[in-house]
Amino acid sequence: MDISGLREKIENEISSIRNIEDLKRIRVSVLGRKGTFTDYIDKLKTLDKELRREAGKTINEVKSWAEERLGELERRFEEIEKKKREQASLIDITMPGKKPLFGKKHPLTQTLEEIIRIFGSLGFAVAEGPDIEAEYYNFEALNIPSDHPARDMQDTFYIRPGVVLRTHTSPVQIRVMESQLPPVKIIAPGCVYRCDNDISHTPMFHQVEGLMVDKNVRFSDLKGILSIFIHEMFGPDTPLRFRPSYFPFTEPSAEVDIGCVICAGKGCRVCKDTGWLEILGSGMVHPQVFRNVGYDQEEITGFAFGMGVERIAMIRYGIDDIRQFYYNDIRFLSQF
Ligand code: 2NL
Repeated sequence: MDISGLREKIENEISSIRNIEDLKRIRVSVLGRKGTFTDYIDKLKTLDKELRREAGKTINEVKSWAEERLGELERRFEEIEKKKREQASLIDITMPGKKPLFGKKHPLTQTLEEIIRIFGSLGFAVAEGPDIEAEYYNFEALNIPSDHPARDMQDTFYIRPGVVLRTHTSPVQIRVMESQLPPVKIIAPGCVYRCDNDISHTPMFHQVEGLMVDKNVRFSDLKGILSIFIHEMFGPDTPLRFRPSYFPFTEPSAEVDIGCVICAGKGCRVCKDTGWLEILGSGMVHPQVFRNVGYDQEEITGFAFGMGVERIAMIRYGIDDIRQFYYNDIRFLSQF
C-alpha cells in the first residue's frame, strides 16, 4: 500500500473546491463512510505491524488536517453567503423616492371651518347638541305649530312618536337659552335630516344657525353681522340684499341674497334669471320663542339666522349637484 500519495491526493481534491456544493460533495468522497480514508483504513489490515503503525499515524494526521481544512472552508463559504444576503437586502439610496398622496379636507369641511372662523372673529362661540331630538325642541319650542307642513311625516324622519332626527340645528340654541341667561352669542353647526333626495337635496345635510340675544339687539345688528359675514365669505365687493320673508320663529324675517356669482347679476340658469342667489334666512327672534325658554320678552331681544353649508359650498365652488359631496369620488374631491 502506498501511503505517500495520500496527502497529495487529498490536498489536490480540497484545492479544487470552488463553492459550497463542491465542498459537500468532496467531504463525502473524502471523509464519508465509503470515502478515501475508509478505503485506506481498510487497507491497513494487509500491512505488517510495524508498517501499519507508521501508515496509521500518517492517515490520522492527514485525516485531521483534512477535517480542519474542510471546516475552515465551510466557515469561509458561509461568510460569503451571508455577505451576499446582506447585499441583496441593502437599501439602494439612488432609487427615486415614493411620493405620498397628499390628503385634503372635504370641501364641506373647508366651508364649515371658514364659516366658524368668520363668526368666531365676530365673538360667536360654537354650541352643539344631539342629532336625535325631542319633537318639542325641534318644533314646539320654535313656535312651529303641530299642523305646520314642516312637521309632516313626509319631511321629517320620526324615530318614534315625540322623537325625531333634527330638521335644523335650532334645538341646540333652544337648549342653550334654557340653560343660561343672556347675553347669548352662539353658532350651532351640525348635521340635519330631512326626508328628501334629489339634485338639490340629500337626506342628511349640514346647517349653521346663529343666535345673538341681549338687551337692545336690533335688526341693524342682524344686518351688520350678516353683511360682514357675506363680505368675508364671498369677497368685499359682493352685492347683497335683505328681502322680507316668513319663519314661525322670527318676526320680522328676512332672507339674504347675494349677486349671482355665475353671471354677476346679468341673469342665468343658476339664479333663474333673477341675478340673485338666496344664501341664508334670518330674523328677529319671535317673542313666543323667548317665552318658551323663560326669557323676559319685554327686556330681551335678539336675532337668529340659518344657512345650509352645502348650498354655501356649491355657490363658493360652482357645484351644480349637491350629491357630488357624498360620492367620495377622489377626482371630484381633489379639486378643492
Ligand atoms: C334657513 C332659515 C333660520 C332661524 C333659522 C332661529 C333659531 C332660534 C330662534 C329663532 Cl332658537 N330662529 N333660527 C331663524 C331664521 C332663519 O333659518 O333658511 N335655514 C337654512
